[in-house]
Amino acid sequence: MRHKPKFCNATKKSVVILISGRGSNMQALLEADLPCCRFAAVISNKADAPGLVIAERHGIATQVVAHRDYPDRESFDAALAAAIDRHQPDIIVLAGFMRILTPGFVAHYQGRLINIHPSLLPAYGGLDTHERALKDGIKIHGCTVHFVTSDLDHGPIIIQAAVPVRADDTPETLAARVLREEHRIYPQTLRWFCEGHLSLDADGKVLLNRYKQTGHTLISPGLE
Ligand code: NHR
Ligand code: GAR
Repeated sequence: MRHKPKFCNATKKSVVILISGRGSNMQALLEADLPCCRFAAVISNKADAPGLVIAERHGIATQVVAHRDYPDRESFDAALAAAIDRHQPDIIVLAGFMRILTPGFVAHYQGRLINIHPSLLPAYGGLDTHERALKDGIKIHGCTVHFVTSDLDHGPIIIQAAVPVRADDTPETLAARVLREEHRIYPQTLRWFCEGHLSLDADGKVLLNRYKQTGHTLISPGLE
C-alpha cells in the first residue's frame, strides 16, 4: 500500500462506503491522500462484489447485507442502517451502490449521504446512462457527485466533470472516459467533506467554502 504522508489538521471523520460491484471508485477513495478520513467499513449488498476483495486488501472491515435475504426494501434498509450505524460514521459514500434507498433511510442520513452518478445530472438519471447518451447523440457527457435525497438522482449537486463524446464511442469507451473523471472528483469531494469544507444546509443547499473556478470551456467536437 502507498504511504500517506500528509497529516490532518482537523478532527478525523469516519467514512462507511457502500458498494455493489467492481469497486473502482471505492478503490480511488481508499488510495487517495485523505488524511482527515478514516475508513470504518465497506458494506456490499452482493456477496460476490469484487470490490470486497480490494477493501480487504486495504485492511478495511467488510460486511455483506444481501438484499435478497429480506422480503422488502424497508426491511433491507433497516438491516443496512443497523450495519452502518454500528460504525457511527460521519458520512456514507455510495460507490456503485445499485439499490434504490427508501425515504426513511435517506432521511436518517440527511446531509451525510453522497453518491456518484455516471452522467451530467439532471440529464440521464437511472441506469444505462452511457447507452442512452449515445442514442441521443449528445456531444458532452460526464459524471456528478450529489447529496442523496429521496428524489432519485436529483439531490443537491456538489461537483461535476464533463468529457467529450466521440463519434466512434461505444458505451464501453465512453464509460471508461467518464470513469477516469469519477476517480478524480470523488476523492476531491470526500477530502472537502472530511476537512469540514462541505456540508448541506437546512434548506438543502450545498455549502462549499473552498473551490476554484477554473473557467475552462469544453467544446465538442472541437472548433477547427
Ligand atoms: N436512493 C435514493 N433514495 N436516492 C438516490 O438518489 C439514490 C438512491 C440509491 C442509489 C445511485 C443511483 C445511480 O447513481 C443511488 C441514488 C440504482 C438504481 C436502480 O434502479 C437507480 C439509481 C441509482 C442506483 N436500482 C434497481 C433497484 O430496483 C436495481 C438495479 C440493479 O440491481 O442492478 O433498486 O445511478
Ligand atoms: C460507476 O460508473 C458509477 O458512477 C456507477 O456505476 C459504476 C460503478 O463502478 N454508479 C451507478 O450507476 C449507480 N447506480 P465501480 O464499482 O467500479 O465504482
